[in-house]
Amino acid sequence: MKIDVLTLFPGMFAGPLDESIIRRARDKGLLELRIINLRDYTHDRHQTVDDRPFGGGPGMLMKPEPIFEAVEALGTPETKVILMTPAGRLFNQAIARELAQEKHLLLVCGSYEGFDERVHEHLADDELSIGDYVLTNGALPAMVVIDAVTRLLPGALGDDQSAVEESFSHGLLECPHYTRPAEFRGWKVPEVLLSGNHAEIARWRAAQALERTRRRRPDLLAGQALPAAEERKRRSKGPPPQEKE
Ligand code: 4GS
Repeated sequence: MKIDVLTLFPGMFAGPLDESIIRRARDKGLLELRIINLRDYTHDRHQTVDDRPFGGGPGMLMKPEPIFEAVEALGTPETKVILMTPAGRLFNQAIARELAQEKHLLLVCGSYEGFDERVHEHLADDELSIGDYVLTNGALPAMVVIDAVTRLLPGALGDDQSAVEESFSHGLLECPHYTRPAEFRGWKVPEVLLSGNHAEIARWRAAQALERTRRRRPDLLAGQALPAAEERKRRSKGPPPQEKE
């Protein structure tokens, strides 16, 4: 997959994308990443990328010309143009899986108060937010998307890491995990995990994941079908799950 990033701060991308799994994916040719300075697509002496909002008000906007010119230079009919903006759809694992199927992503990082509306309307195929908070610019959001997408590319994860995706793929938080020692400062690992009874361990883990999700992230369960095993249990046994603590 190819990912191009349009940003005013290319220097921010050195480091996070040069390590670990993303580094390996790039070295293996699974990911072709280019970081492009939006100022390269200006023509005036000051390389102007922003301007004041019509109608007044505080702050500056990203002007449309350099962005349109860059996207038209870098894009092909196969390119998916994505704006990083707090007004976008909230990025999640399902969207990461969608994007991992694409041939070419072009991530456009927001700065200042945002984009001239014509960029949203006439250039973007999609708009993504990484969460409801205000950052200084869209570089970190772009890196978050690149990270989540890259690890899903076939061959990016070693076999030992592949299982990690499985856990969130059923839409629940992870169950608690323990490693040695079996007792640490008097705190014992749950007996069942030492039992060697794999069916019982699997049941315990599923129940823990569900309970933890219910307590910490009920939004993940709301309106979402339970995993098949839990759904069967729910149908076969007593009263429906209590929603309050
Ligand atoms: C986000 C976000 C963001 C908003 C860009 C203020 C500069 C900044 N972009 N997810 N202007 N959260 N962007 O905070 O994507």
